[in-house]
Amino acid sequence: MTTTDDRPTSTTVRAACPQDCPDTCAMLVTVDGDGKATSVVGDPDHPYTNGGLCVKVNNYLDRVYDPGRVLFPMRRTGPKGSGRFERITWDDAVTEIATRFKAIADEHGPEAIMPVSYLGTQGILNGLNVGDPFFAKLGATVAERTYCDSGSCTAYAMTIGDTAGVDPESLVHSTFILVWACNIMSTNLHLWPYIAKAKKNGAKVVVVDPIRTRTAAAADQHIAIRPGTDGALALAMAHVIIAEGLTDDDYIANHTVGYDEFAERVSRYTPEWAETETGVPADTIRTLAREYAGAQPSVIRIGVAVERHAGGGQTVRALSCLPGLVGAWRKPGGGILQLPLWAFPVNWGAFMHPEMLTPGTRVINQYRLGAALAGDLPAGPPIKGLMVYNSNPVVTTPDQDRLIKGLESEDLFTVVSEQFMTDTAEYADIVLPATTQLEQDDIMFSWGHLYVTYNHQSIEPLGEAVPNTEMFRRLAAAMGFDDPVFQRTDEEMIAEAFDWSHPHMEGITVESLKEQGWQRLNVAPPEAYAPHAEGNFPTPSGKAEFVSAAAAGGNFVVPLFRQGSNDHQPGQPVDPLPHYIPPRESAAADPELAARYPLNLLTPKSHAFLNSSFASHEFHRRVANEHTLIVHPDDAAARGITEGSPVRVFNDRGEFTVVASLQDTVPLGVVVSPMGGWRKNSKAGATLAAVNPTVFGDLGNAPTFSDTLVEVETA
Ligand SMILES: Nc1nc2c(c(=O)[nH]1)N[C@H]1C(S)=C(S)[C@@H](COP(=O)(O)OP(=O)(O)OC[C@H]3O[C@@H](n4cnc5c(=O)[nH]c(N)nc54)[C@H](O)[C@@H]3O)O[C@H]1N2
Ligand SMILES: Nc1nc2c(c(=O)[nH]1)N[C@H]1C(S)=C(S)[C@@H](COP(=O)(O)OP(=O)(O)OC[C@H]3O[C@@H](n4cnc5c(=O)[nH]c(N)nc54)[C@H](O)[C@@H]3O)O[C@H]1N2
Ligand SMILES: [Mo]
Repeated sequence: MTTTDDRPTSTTVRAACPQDCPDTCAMLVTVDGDGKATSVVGDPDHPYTNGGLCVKVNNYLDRVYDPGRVLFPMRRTGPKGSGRFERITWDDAVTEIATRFKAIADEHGPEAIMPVSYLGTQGILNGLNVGDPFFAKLGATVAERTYCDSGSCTAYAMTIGDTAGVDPESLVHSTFILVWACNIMSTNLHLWPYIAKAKKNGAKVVVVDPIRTRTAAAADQHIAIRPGTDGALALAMAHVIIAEGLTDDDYIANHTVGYDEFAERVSRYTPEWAETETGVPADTIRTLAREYAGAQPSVIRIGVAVERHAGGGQTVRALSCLPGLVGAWRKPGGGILQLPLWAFPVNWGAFMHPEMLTPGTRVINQYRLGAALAGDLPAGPPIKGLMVYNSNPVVTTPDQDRLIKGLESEDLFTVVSEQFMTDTAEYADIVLPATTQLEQDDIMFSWGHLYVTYNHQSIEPLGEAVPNTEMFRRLAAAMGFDDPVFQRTDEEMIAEAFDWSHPHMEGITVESLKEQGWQRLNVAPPEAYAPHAEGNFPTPSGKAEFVSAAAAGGNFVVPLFRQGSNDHQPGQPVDPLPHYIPPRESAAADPELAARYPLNLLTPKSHAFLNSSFASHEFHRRVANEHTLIVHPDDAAARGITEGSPVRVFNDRGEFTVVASLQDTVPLGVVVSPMGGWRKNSKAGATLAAVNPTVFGDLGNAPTFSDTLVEVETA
């Protein structure tokens, strides 16, 4: 397009949304002749993106060009947390970091340094593993990153292996769609049109969620389950299916193992028993089981919240058994949809470099960062150096009070790489400026569809911001690390991103991706995608395992969630049959605690934030309605709480103050505060992370954010 005769033309660049979201949208960026991006839209040709982004990313340019961007390296000048910084050069910044890291390693050993990172960007280059070789070479403490789906992935893999299982696009062929703890309308928006189409074709959509979410309101049926009791419902469904002979006996005989033991196990989980656990009437459970089994292909879409209680792992085990029981895998649109990520032959080794790790290096789970900074450590030296990138742990990690105290210590040297002055960055000694997705190249997998997406850099970096890859090249040089891995260019990394010889990559090359922007993996099309129609599960037996051989081998963390590790770190053996574990913080498990703290706090994702990202933007904060607590009107009345009044939410671990919103979308006994809002934007400082527990769930070191009892009073 030519604007005027004497001005250069504008161009359209193919890009990919970087956010930690299943949708990984293909984007088109328009850049004017002066090199300024003027629009970012969803690619209309991409089947899944279908021309639309979402409320978070629609105005992505406001984020890129936000005057609040961190654009230069900075050194702290005021007390920690004061937010007072001075601009310094990149040379000074990396020299100071290298000097301090070396001094800490000399005095305390390198394990006194710990990285903290997650998925600020999902790019294979700049995302999860970008710092792994650097910290492995340094000998730093290994950070285990099990914030999200680690428990779920462990349980799923124990049962049916690391398979994509279901193509989300094939949901148009489903006749019964069971959405379990997933708020699709907010967190997986681009899946909804496929569900809507199935619904139009006559499919029934049922949502299992304590809250009447946007998604639940759009379904045919909403089952408002008591939080953390999903395992009881899933096991009771299996009970009914078996007791009433609704099983697919041929599928069970040929493609599953352990049916007899499983049938014997679930015989104890009657619908009447499940009713007392879940609050869901026994008849509703029976009808659900009959409809789920009878309508084939049926599919279960599970969200991350399933894992977030003491027994979340076993819940996912039970849910992963159901499709095998009814033969749902036989047809496209049948099975269980967790993360189709496993279909992507990402060359993780080229980014993690597990061989660079010194065996026996200390491992600390990031979920326990507050404890680690307080000196409550498994072994080894105190933490004296911290480097945070792609993450905002002050908001996203529990034990907030101890975490802040740790970050305030003058004894701790903290580096934060960020796009924005987050609650975490404010505690840094050195802040490094990070580019946004428009300012860097990257290549993306997806955990919500089956397309590889290429992200072309569309504009020059603003200020002195650099991609994470470049930051680690500079830090490695300053540390004197000269292994070839630290010299790789982004171009060379892109060439290593996938196992290009894998059958799923047939017809896909770096060149074709650069040109087309995105390509579907070389797998069956949605209308024929049924990889387990004939079994072929990637489990030890090759079958769906009601009795799990992997469980008998011990609890483990999927390697992806543990920096550099390539072993399954076997732990305590796990009961190889699915079973019910009630929430830790509940009247059933701990009546004394429940008497003092009778309300179950849930902290789901905000509609307009991406975890804590976008919480710096006025527009997103308004849409997100941040720092609120949704309370049932009767629970509110019992406590003299009125609409819009400030309330104090507390338990033995801590407290935070938010504004009450009275809604009957939440059941009695449950309160909801969507996550993501920043401390600095909340009146009382602390946020909901102050009351969440740091105890793991039963599998994969999963967090148990939802296993949280609180009391609420007017502030
Ligand atoms: N808008 C938006 N989208 C996002 C994100 C975001 O922050 N905002 N974050 C992204 C990330 S990192 C992730 S992991 C995904 C997660 O996306 P989802 O899997 O949808 O995760 P949540 O919003 O945490 O929880 C989903 C639903 O589970 C319900 N729930 C809570 N506890 C229970 C329970 O015990 N049982 C049942 N049955 N339901 C329960 C909640 O009420 C909520 O409606 O979303 C991604 N997409
Ligand atoms: N209470 C409660 N806590 C939760 C959850 C919950 O449901 N309830 N959910 C958990 C889940 S599922 C997840 S995934 C975690 C997410 O936890 P985090 O990964 O900490 O998520 P964000 O808050 O999005 O922080 C990402 C940060 O990376 C920055 N960033 C973005 N791109 C780049 C880049 O290219 N380079 C650098 N250096 N920085 C960049 C962003 O500005 C942002 O501040 O939170 C967990 N915490
Ligand atoms: Mo997540």
